[in-house]
Amino acid sequence: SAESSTEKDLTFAMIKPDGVSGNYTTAIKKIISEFGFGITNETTVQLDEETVKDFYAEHSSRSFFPGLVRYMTSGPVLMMVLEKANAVADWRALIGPTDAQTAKVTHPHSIRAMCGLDLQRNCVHGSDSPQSAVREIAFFFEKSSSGFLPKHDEL
Ligand code: RTP
Ligand code: MG
Repeated sequence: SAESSTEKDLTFAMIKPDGVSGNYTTAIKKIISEFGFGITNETTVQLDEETVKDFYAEHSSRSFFPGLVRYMTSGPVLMMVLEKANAVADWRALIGPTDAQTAKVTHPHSIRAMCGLDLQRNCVHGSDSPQSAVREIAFFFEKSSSGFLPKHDEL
């Protein structure tokens, strides 16, 4: 409906270690702003193994899981709560497919095409459904009277 299309939705976004160390933060934030997302909250943290294992628990039986945990703990990440109508699907569309090499061919204007390296090191995360967005925001932020507060130590 017209009402739901103007409603502001939230999604969870992360600039992964390769994105932060590759100095893509400013470029990614510029895209976030240009596409009409507000950044409700942001925090830079160094994730530990237990946190990554819990965050990506759905992938725990996959062969790539140990590599994913090593990758996601290899340096600081920037976590953001993004706000916009249709935020979840629009952010997923903006970041492009999981494999950054595929993204460079099929979605050359996507964020992963711009700054990702391969299937693992794809520089950004986005919640894959509204349900995931609720879980992931609550995983990293707690609600307070003044908005969301990060649950993990900020760098
Ligand atoms: P994300 O959750 O980080 O936004 O990525 P995604 O939805 O596009 O992909 P997903 O299937 O949820 O995978 C999570 C992350 O695991 C790494 N990965 N490695 N075969 C592999 O080596 C492989 N597949 C996935 C990527 O870092 C991916 O983003
Ligand atoms: Mg995913």
